[in-house]
Amino acid sequence: MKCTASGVAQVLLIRGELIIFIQIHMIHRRLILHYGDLSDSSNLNRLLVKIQPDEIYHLAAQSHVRVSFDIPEYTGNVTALGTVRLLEAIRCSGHKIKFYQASSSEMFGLALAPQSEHTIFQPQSPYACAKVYAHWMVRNYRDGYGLFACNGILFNHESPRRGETFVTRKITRGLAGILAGTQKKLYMGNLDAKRDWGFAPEYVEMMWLMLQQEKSDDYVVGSGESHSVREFIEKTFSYAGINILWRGKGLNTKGVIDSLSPKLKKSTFLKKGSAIIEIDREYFRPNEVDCLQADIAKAKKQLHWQPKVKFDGLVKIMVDYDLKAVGIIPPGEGVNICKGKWFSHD
Ligand code: F7E
Repeated sequence: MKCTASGVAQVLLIRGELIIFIQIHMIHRRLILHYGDLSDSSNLNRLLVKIQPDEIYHLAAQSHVRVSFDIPEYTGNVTALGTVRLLEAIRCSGHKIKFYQASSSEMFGLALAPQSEHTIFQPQSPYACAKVYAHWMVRNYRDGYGLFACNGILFNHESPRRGETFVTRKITRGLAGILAGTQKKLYMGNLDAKRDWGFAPEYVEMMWLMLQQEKSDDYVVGSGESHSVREFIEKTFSYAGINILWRGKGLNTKGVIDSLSPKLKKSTFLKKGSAIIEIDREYFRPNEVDCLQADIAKAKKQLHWQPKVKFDGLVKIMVDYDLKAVGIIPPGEGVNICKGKWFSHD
């Protein structure tokens, strides 16, 4: 299950609502999971007739941008056409079903930041092209058939549940491995790409809000801040007590240990001057999206939504979780930020 999808399940269960997920087969408490596949329209049709849901949060996709260059046809089939299969299933079911589509900031591609609902898409990957197609089909079904269908154009949404091959989680897990002594280095791609990273549970609330409005519409959802991968690494490592100094350029860039906290100075495998970040060309993409930053004016004005967790807090939440996972006592600021929120470190 995609990490944000598990977040949707959590939020809706807390709100006491029913949610349907496809692709997993099990029964657990109030969450009923049905087996299905976005490439099989007869199965989707049957599921909608059987379940008759009030709302559908469509987060399923081949969602890895780098991977979409290796499997462009599959990405188009699942991410683009899968959405149309669901829309058609809703239209033909005859039931009044509200639909949420997980549109993506990747659709903006090369468009200048900040990006809003009015920014013209310039997609740079098979994944982004598939999402643009799905985005416009949602608008078509809304305008043409009167479907209550919303596009949430989500900028990067992170949490400790983020998949391990996405950059934020790769970095926080890499740090944990280096501190635990099970990993020597972290190999990265483009350090200069800038992203608007936010805390996924807050975005899930915004998805729910969209479907509770009188009229369906499209909204940009992000933090409004933009930071580079390089900054994410610096912040992650310094929170845990390692200051990074960058040496070299391009593929020869190395992140070396500049200083260590008094506690880490006692470590036998962490030494000032040793390189713990290196570059591997394998992680670069044929096309890159250089800078994403959300303009969330519409979400603020119309839905009174605003994220509380910003870049600094997000890093602390993710680092605390991954340090705990390898048995290291974390600094704890991230655990505190989460208290009373949707996400728990336990
Ligand atoms: O990359 C750079 C990489 O894979 C972020 C998906 O959820 O958010 C996500 O897409 C940036 C890119 O996410 C590595 O080149 C450097 O510029 O974490 P990512 P993404 O591609 O932005 C959007 C909103 C979605 O909709 C997507 O489904 O980080 N980068 N070095 C790296 N990225 C990865 N994965 N691994 C690296 O080693």
